[in-house]
Amino acid sequence: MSRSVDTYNGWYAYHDFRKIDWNKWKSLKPSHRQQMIQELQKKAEEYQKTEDDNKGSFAQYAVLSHEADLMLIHLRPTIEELNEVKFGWDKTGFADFTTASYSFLSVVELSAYTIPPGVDPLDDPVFRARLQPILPKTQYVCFYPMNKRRVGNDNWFMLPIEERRKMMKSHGMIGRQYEGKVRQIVTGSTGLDDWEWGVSLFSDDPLYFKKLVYEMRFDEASARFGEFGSFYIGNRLTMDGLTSLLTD
Ligand code: 76R
Repeated sequence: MSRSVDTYNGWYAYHDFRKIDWNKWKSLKPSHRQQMIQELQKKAEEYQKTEDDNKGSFAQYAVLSHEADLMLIHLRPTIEELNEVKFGWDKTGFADFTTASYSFLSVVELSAYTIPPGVDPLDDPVFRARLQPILPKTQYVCFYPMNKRRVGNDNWFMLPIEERRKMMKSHGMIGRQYEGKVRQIVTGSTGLDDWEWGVSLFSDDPLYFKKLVYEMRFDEASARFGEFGSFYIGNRLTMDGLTSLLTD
């Protein structure tokens, strides 16, 4: 008989993808644009304060692919707070020059596959801290949503837990080879969004995303069961970076 694995859930995550209407934006007077950039700066400072108070986290990125220009990632303890953040940003003057091209709601998730029986992981402060992560300040992020397949004999959710555990162990072993090169935050989204998980990978070298994801494609958990949505690569924007992107 198949049964679910215990999952531990932390902060909620909102990945917000925006397209900029460059025509409209460029038609503004520089002083007007400057004013709106300052307003964005204030927002970023607000988010930084929340992060400093350990009540959430924030990072913003430039996106290269045509689907978006900006990726904003917000983590907060509750969905209400994410709502406030979203509408707060939407009320800025700059937001009028953007449209949301994609979004993803999920919650930071750690599963108990590799935790020995009888151990309460919540006793471990390191484990607890991983549920409320500060977004790594790496230069690049790679985000994609994914499912575990449910087709015929390849139905992840019908497999006995021991079989899934074995596969997740092998998955984790591959992942651990990238320690120090790639940080990952897996967020669960079953019942929250259209996919079952969001994968956010952080690195200072985008080639590690390619290497890690490629290597995992040969591992059973991904090779047989992984189904993937669109991949988004973000290049981290400091406030200065965002300012020059919007003015130069
Ligand atoms: O401590 C441990 O052993 C943790 C083991 C571990 C689990 C349980 C782990 C480690 N992951 C787990 C769960 Mn992962 N992960 C992905 C992807 O592109 C692909 O093929 C898959 C996307 C990547 C790149 C990745 C990276 N992981 C999960 C789950 C939930 C599955 C479930 O519950 O059924 C998903 C969807 C998922 C997907 N994983 C690691 C990594 C890396 C780099 C590691 C090792 C580093 C670490 O432990 O933080």
